[in-house]
This record gives sequence, C-alpha cells and structure tokens, in this order.
Amino acid sequence: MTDTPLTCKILAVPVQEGAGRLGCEMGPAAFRAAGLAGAITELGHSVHDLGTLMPAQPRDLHHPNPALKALPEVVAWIEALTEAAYTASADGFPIFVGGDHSLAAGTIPGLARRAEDQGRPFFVLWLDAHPDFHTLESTTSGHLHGTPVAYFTGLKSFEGVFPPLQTIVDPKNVCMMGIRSVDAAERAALRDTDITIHDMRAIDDYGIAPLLNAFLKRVQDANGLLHVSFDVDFLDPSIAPGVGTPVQGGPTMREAHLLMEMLHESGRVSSLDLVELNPFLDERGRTATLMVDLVGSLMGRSILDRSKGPYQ
Ligand code: HAR
Ligand code: MN
Ligand code: MN
Ligand code: MN
Repeated sequence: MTDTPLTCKILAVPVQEGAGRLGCEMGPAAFRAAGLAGAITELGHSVHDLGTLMPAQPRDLHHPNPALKALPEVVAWIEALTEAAYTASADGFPIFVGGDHSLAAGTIPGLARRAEDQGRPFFVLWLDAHPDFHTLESTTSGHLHGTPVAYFTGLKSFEGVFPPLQTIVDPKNVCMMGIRSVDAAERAALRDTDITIHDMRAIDDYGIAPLLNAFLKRVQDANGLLHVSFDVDFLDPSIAPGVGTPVQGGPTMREAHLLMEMLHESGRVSSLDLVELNPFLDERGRTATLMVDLVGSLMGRSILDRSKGPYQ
C-alpha cells in the first residue's frame, strides 16, 4: 500500500478521428468541468496541467483497405502522442485525457519506451468492452480506435503505416478486463496471442478481485510499471451512457470502484488513459462525474480509513 503524494501531469488529447461518432474531442473539457483536477488535489496529490496536445502535420498515407477512416489524421495524432507520452513520463504520473481510444496507440508506445530506458518491465491493464485488436486489414468499420492493442503488441499489419515502434509491449504483460464485444476477426486473432483476457463471463464467474489480484501479483513480482487504459465503455451503459459504442452487460459502479481502490492499494500504477467519454451523448454530465469519482478511488479515496488494513 502506498500513500505517497503524486505529481499528476494532465495532458488533454482531443482526438476524435479514430471513432465513428463525433464528440470525443469534448472529452477533456468535460473531465475538466466535472472537477478532475480538484478530485486529485483533494487527496493530497498535486496536479500539473500540461495543456492540450496538437497533432503532427498529417502526411499522405494510403492503405489497400478502403474502409479505413481518417488514417493520416490518426497517424498524425499518434506521432505527437508517442513523443508527448515519452516526455511526460520522465517523472510524475501522467494522465492522458481523451479523446477516443486511438490515443493509446501513441501513449502506450511512448510509455513503453520510457519504461525500457528505466530498465523496468511495462504492463498494461486494458479496461474496455472491446479488445481493440483489429489490424488495418481486418477492421470492417475502419474506425482506428478499434486497433491500438494489435499495434502496440507488434502485429506486422501496421509496419510502414503507423509510426515504427521503438519498444513493443509484450502481450504477456497485457491484461484485458470487461470484454464483451468482440468481432469475428478479433476473436480469431486473440486465440493466437498471450494477452490475458478476462471477459465478462470470467468476471461473473470469479469476480473482479481475484482476477485483478493475480495480474497485480505478476506486476509486483516483476517490479513492473503499470499503465491503465480506461475506456469509459468498460462500464455498464446504465451508469455510463456518455460513450459512442455502449455495450450492455458491463461492470457495475461498485465493481469499478473496487477495481480502482485495489489498483491504488497496489501502488503499482504509474500512468493512466481516460478515453472515449463522449459529452454529446452524456446525460447531464453523469458519465463524466462518475469517471472523476473513479479516478478519486484510484488516487486513494476510500469509504473508511483503511490505513490499518482492511476490515479491522
Ligand atoms: N470492434 C468495433 C470496430 O472495430 C468497435 C470498436 C471499438 N470501439 C471502441 N473502442 N470504443 O473500444 O468498429
Ligand atoms: Mn477501446
Ligand atoms: Mn470500447
Ligand atoms: Mn491509500
């Protein structure tokens, strides 16, 4: 357990070209309006606002899959993000506020490169209804927010199109939770990876806590750094309607808080993506507010004082 005050560095990343619906570019503003910074400082941490990222200059890029949408624009974001994530992770606790989930195709490679510089194994906890494991060939929607995991785990499809990866994330170090919408091509591809996938069936069967504990133990044993990539559609849409691709049957509010509190207690989390919040689709800010509450749990808020350990 750790209660060391963190220096959180918040970077706003208004990318929405990776998603099929407009609105994610308003995500950073909604997080700000819902009090993200205050929820963190209230817990004794400090917040450093890194402002708003701008994409690189889009280049002419072509790919044989005609379904692909906004490829040059998304690649331009990924280029800027990789650099920004590498720089921001030199010290402190970076929080990347999106924006759609194509953001993770930039943040995770930048963070992985930093971890490698530091000689630390790098782990990813992927909280999402979707595995986002399409290749550039397999996606039929063409929405690039459905591809980042295939890219940062080193699948060949992206070579010569997305920026070259300086550090590939070992699929054995990736754990997905909350998965419940998997396209046929993803299902087939996931059979051949070493990614740990806890779909909703597994969560129903075992519960969040034992599944997460097993992964956290692996991170701990390796003295690893842990990045959490939190797609808002991980949550059940009854509590988090403000997303572009809602899928019924997700984790409850209490399951999500439990997960975030356990992550806090592990002391292992070193960076965070908050993605896919779509304020156009939200209801009176309730999704943004819930997400800020969940960040509070990740940053150390608990119902009772747990400093003497649980259930004393
Ligand atoms: N698998 C679907 C597609 O590729 C949905 C993709 C992703 N939606 C997200 N990301 N919100 O998790 O179009
Ligand atoms: Mn996603
Ligand atoms: Mn998703
Ligand atoms: Mn604590």
